[in-house]
Amino acid sequence: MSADYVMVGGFLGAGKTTALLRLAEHFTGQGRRVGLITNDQSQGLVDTSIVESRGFPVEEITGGCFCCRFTSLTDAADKLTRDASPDVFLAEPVGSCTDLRATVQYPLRRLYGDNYRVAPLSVLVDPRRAARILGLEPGRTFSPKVQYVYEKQLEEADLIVINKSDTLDGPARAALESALRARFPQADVLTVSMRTGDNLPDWFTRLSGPLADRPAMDVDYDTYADGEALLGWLNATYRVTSGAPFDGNRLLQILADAVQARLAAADIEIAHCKMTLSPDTGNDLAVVNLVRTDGRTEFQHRLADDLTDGELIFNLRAEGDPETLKIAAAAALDEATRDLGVTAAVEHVEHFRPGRPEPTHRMALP
Ligand SMILES: Nc1nc2c(ncn2[C@@H]2O[C@H](COP(=O)(O)OP(=O)(O)OP(=O)(O)O)[C@@H](O)[C@H]2O)c(=O)[nH]1
Ligand SMILES: [Mg+2]
Repeated sequence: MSADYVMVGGFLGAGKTTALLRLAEHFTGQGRRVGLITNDQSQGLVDTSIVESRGFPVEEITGGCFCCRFTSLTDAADKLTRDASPDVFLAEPVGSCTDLRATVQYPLRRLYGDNYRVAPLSVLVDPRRAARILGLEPGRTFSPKVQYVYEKQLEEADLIVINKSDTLDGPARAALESALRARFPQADVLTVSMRTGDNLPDWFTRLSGPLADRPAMDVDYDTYADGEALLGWLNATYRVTSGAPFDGNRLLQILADAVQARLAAADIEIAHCKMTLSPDTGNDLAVVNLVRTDGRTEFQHRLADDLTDGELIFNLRAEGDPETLKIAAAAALDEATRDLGVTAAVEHVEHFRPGRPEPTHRMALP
């Protein structure tokens, strides 16, 4: 029996994890069994903790992207099959990754075609980020090699899914749709909101179509590698404790504000800063995101009660030196914990630039 394999790409912060949860609800509602696969350059993932908190079976592939760890991808699918026998796999590649058609989708289809029906490639777009990159509106953006990666993601899409329609007015939506259609004519462009559900049935319907059979795009791997390596990565996990109950939401807000202020002062563009705080008791989880240096911190979920002990996961991806990110995060955490009389002990911290992508397979033809 073959399972559907749905991959949702798109740049950091576009809404991929939110989209995976929407898809998981959709397929589960149809009586199907889902298995989710998250992916990152290193461990300690906010995304995995969010997906787990929603009760869906998940495997995470860490230490490199799907394309460079292709075998881990099929191993993860096998493990999910043993544990939950999904008939739909939902996979989120790393947001700085491109060339997924040639390095993941075509190899999956050619090598494992009996096991998987590979769905069209969706690439999600944050409208504000895209409008700046396409020159439709002014504002901070990334340097040219990072933009190269961004544009390559769109160039290989079957479906360009403009997300966050709830943040767009009619003219901005129309301008972005028409600019993306003109620039990336190979793709169908549609606009949705993973948050409100706007237009999602249209996306779900299109996912049941075939993966387009066309030669994969050309990619200059030197520029791609340079672009990825301009992005600094910080994954940290802290144990937070206090003698008295404290407001975890406030801790996250102070921490996010302090990181944002420090990176703005260093002229570093944030791609995605995300945090979760999970109290040791109960099932609650606070989730906080910031997707631009001049953006607004958003709580996806707030804790209902104060806590005394918990785990804080902090993931930051920004165009800047990883050492600067680490120092900024440590100083911000110091500020936040001092303010609330909380102690934070490091359980895990990694900061680095992603290495050169070296795909396991590259099949330019379907
Ligand atoms: N307003 C609005 N925000 C959204 C929507 N979908 C996602 N977001 C927010 O966008 C931010 C990033 O969402 P994620 O789903 O974590 O994005 P991602 O693409 O998985 O990010 P990475 O894994 O870091 O690449 C979060 O604050 C989400 O709540 C939407 O439809 N509308
Ligand atoms: Mg994600």
